[in-house]
Amino acid sequence: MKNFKLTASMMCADYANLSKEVRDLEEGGIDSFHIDIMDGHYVDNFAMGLNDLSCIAGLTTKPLDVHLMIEHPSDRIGLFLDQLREGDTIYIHPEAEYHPSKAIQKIVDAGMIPGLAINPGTSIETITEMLTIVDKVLVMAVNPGNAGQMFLPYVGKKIDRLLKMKEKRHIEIWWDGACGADKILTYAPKGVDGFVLGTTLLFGKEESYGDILHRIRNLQL
Ligand code: S6P
Ligand code: MG
Repeated sequence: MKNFKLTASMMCADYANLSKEVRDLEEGGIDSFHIDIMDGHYVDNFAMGLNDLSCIAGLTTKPLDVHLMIEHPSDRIGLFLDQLREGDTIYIHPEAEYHPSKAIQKIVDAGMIPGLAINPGTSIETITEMLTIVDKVLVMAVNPGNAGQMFLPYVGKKIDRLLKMKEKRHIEIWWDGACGADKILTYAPKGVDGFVLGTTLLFGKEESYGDILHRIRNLQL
């Protein structure tokens, strides 16, 4: 079976029981925790913040995957880097910064894994040069800002084009937004390395996290 990673979009978790959520996801076999940080400017919404990040960092030793949906991440990135452990990932949105490569350098200097998150409307061509200095690309299959949105089908072709560049550029490709089993069935065999799971597949279901994750890992790919 094709190897792929699964990360839980924690903005979709039950905040009344956050420590139980983290424990159940860990016991259920999640690979990492995806933390969506929103500032109400780069996207309309406010989602998770520094307190949520430090809370989850204190509850798990699994990798953290911080997705910064904030304007000018360079100015604030230290606040997030301070909370992370070596091997955690920070994604920035390139169009949120005048000089995104400087923000990427700060992530590298702190010993974290640098990533670029690209919106449905962002072309691969605008990030080609930066692919040599990041390790991961988080492809948004919905516009950033909310969970529970519909998949934008034109993103599929972009992922196919990015996959062709994957080996030469030594990048991992991750899927974020409206990720259903059909997307994993199609794109994991093509080489997508990881999937962010939110309300579409993981949260708010009758089934336990363990059962859902087991079922996903046993999809016939
Ligand atoms: C969206 C955010 C995502 C979502 C996640 C939700 O701005 O970056 O990480 O939280 O994709 O998943 P779903 O299945 O509810 O679309
Ligand atoms: Mg995200």
